Amino acid sequence: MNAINTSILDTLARIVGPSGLLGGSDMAPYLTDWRNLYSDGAALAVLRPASTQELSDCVKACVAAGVPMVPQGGNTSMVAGATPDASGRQIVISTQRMNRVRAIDTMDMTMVAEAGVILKTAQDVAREAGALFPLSLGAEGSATIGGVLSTNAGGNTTVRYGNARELMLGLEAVMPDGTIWNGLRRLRKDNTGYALRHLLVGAEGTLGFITAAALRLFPLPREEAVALAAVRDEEAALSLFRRFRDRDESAVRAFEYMSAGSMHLVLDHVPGATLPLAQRAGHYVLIDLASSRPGAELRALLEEVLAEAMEAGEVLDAALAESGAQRAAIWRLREEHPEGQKLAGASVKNDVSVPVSKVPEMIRRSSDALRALIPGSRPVPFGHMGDGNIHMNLAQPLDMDAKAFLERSHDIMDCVNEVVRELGGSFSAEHGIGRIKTDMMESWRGGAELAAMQAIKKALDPKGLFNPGKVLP
Ligand code: FAD
Ligand code: 2HG
Ligand code: ZN
Repeated sequence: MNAINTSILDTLARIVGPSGLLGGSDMAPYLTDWRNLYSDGAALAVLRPASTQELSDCVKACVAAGVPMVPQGGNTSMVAGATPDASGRQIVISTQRMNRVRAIDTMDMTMVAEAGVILKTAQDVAREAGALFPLSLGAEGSATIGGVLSTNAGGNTTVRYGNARELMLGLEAVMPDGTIWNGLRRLRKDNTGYALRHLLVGAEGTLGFITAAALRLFPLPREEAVALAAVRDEEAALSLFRRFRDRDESAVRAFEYMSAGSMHLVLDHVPGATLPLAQRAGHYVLIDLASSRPGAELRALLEEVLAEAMEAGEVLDAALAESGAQRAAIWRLREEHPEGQKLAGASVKNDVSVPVSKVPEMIRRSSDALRALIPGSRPVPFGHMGDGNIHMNLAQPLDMDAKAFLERSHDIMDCVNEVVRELGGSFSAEHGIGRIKTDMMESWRGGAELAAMQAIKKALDPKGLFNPGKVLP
């Protein structure tokens, strides 16, 4: 290690203390991504500041020494956004020790949480206070408030409550020069020039470091009803969504589509996963209704709409949860989709969105194109149909070498993206750009939009030290 590195590490160690600076093999969990796509990560150190002030002092020291920084929360990014490169020059800054819920107010319906608060903890704290923090996703046991805001995560309840951005009222952040910005305003209306808070949301750590957020809360549901239905095809799934939306839009908390390909990987690979239906089908949907209105009669609504759709030949079979345990078991089948695909071998992810009406066409055309591109490959689409966001993923052919399959990743993504572009969609719906999709930015956002992004980056982070190599090409 050279003298410059030794001196910056000494400075940082003085700021954060011995438990705030990790090196050597202690850094291992911070250096690879959840998907294990990048195992070449290396870092000068992993920093774990315990407060906004400590973080600010660390950032100032890193800027002075020209050391690049990689913000990291739960490291569950699907696009390797939180992992460092192979240079060994970058410092990972983890929010693990900045994990206090600072305040909760059920009159204002707000909660102020530090960036390192785990999403599940935020939900639990809100529930204990008699309110709902509605953001929900499979990684909620590890993902953090800073991470979900920095990726503008969506998840399962976007159809009812919006993305993470819609749940944020104000932010506190350490800007790229180390200045602390306190924008923790808990206001429903605050039109005061450019909305810096919205620039930081979805910036994936490239424009500053979110240290705390003022979040919106909602009333707890009084009634919940969940069903898993086998449906005839993609169009039938969409038609069922419309039936529920037309009957009571405010009751639809989640509407998730799962193809046979993806559901059966869960049933075949995830221990304990069982289908609560008489037989396997070609397509499934999970319907989750919730209401805080007394007497919402959601169970009756669920039965009536499913019966109508059965009569119309759209629904083939359905299982209605009779208890909290059964609701959880049905949800588990959905939540285990990423894990099922991981256990089944190599897969390539395509987190895409199209206008809701185009979802069936997108799934069908992409699946055909993918099968033609790599014979024997298995399209495994699933996801948030109510938001037009499908994970149009592809599992490797059973007889193909995983490495050879992954080498085709960009062909596979291009193949889906071509269909998505024709349908007016986006190549990145909810996971972000991270390290994986930077090369797509020019073709999708090039021109005025990308130029503005680059100008903003240069203005806020002129030395390019915040999460270099992510988001922008
Ligand atoms: P990290 O992975 O640590 O970081 C994500 C990005 O944010 C990185 O670019 C990082 O540099 C940056 N960052 C982290 N913290 C900060 C901070 N405090 N300030 C500035 N930048 C920061 N996403 C969805 O949208 N919907 C889903 O349904 C969904 N399901 C998932 C299911 C599984 C099993 C997994 C593994 C992931 C899933 N994701 C989903 C991916 C999703 O992006 C993350 O789970 C979550 O948003 C990231 O939170 P994190 O704390 O792990 O962030
Ligand atoms: C989900 O919806 C996540 O479960 C992960 O966004 C999607 O594994 C994926 O492709
Ligand atoms: Zn998703």
